[in-house]
Amino acid sequence: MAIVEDFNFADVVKDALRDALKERGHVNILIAGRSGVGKSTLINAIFQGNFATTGQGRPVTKNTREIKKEGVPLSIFDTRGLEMADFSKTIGDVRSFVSERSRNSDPKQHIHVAWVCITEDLRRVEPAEEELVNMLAEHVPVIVVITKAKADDGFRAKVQQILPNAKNVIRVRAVKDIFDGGFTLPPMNLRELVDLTMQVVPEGLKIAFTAAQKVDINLKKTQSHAIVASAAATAAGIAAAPIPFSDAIAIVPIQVAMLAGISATFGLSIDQSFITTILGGIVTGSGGTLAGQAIVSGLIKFIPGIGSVVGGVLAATTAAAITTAFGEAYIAALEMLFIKNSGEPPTYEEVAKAFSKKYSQLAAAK
Ligand SMILES: Nc1nc2c(ncn2[C@@H]2O[C@H](COP(=O)(O)OP(=O)(O)OP(=O)(O)O)[C@@H](O)[C@H]2O)c(=O)[nH]1
Ligand SMILES: [Mg+2]
Repeated sequence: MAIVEDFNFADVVKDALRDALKERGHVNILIAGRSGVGKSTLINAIFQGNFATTGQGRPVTKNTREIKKEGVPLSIFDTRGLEMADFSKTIGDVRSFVSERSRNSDPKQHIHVAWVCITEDLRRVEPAEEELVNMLAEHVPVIVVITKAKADDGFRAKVQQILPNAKNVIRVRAVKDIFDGGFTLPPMNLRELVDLTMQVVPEGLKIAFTAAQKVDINLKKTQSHAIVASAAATAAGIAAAPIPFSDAIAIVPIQVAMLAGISATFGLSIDQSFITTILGGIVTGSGGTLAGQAIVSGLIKFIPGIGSVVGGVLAATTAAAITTAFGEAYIAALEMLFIKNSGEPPTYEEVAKAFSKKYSQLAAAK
């Protein structure tokens, strides 16, 4: 019979974090287009943390930089030099990079999707851009992004016709446009670009892409609901044994893993102290911190329904209900905070407070 003292909370958290991060993976996106078309602006509008401005850039070829940021499961390969007279050299450079990557036996090294940006201002597709799209499409799904969209006037259809190898062509406005006289146009189609990209990202990397992007919070929610459903089923399976009351502790690792999985899916940069902080918040009800063992005993006492457990047995339905309530409260808290923060991740303390509040509201409503 498991007792609280035998339970190594730190190990449980460590395993949960390792699994969640492994499950999430890391996605590689190549973005190409002439200088000034709005590549960096687009990256910052779509991904967490002002990615293009504050991320660490490292040259991987003469014309391509890899931009990464601690805690974000994304590499952007930013390609420049397309407008120069020697663009054929640039394309050759990008071609050998992408094809080498796609031949790598480790799929983590592959480029998973390419965005080729063409600005609507110029209303033309250069031979260089045509060659680039055709070359990239041999290796990766290509989405053509018409940037700085203001007035289509048949341009999108023309691009589609010139670039039939592109999976899709989408018009995007990354930032608000302000015209003389104060007329403005809000950003456009950012979520649509994310959704189109989601369709072509490899199955195992959809969580990474979901986590890194900041414009579609619903994607984060939908995938988190699936994590909760699967955790609830696992908890029910364990409890179906049926486990004695004091073994209710057996479902704690499932809940910790579930919280780590949801955190990873929302794109929070998670570590051991993060999990300890948010669970401590639940137990103290105030966002305060607690040591591992105190958290475990606190969670057990706090679990609603435990008091009504008949005959000292935690029923499968109770275990599933507890796990669901926990997970859904966490999703609701994160959704609220991410929306408030325009898609950017909140701090540990904000998460701990909001989670604890949502959870007590849910527990009280039962
Ligand atoms: N109005 C408007 N301006 C935009 C939009 N996207 C980008 N810009 C502006 O276009 C200019 C160039 O944008 P960048 O994002 O730096 O372009 P880039 O493709 O990264 O350029 P390089 O790094 O030189 O290759 C900036 O002044 C942006 O503010 C948009 O959707 N609407
Ligand atoms: Mg740039």
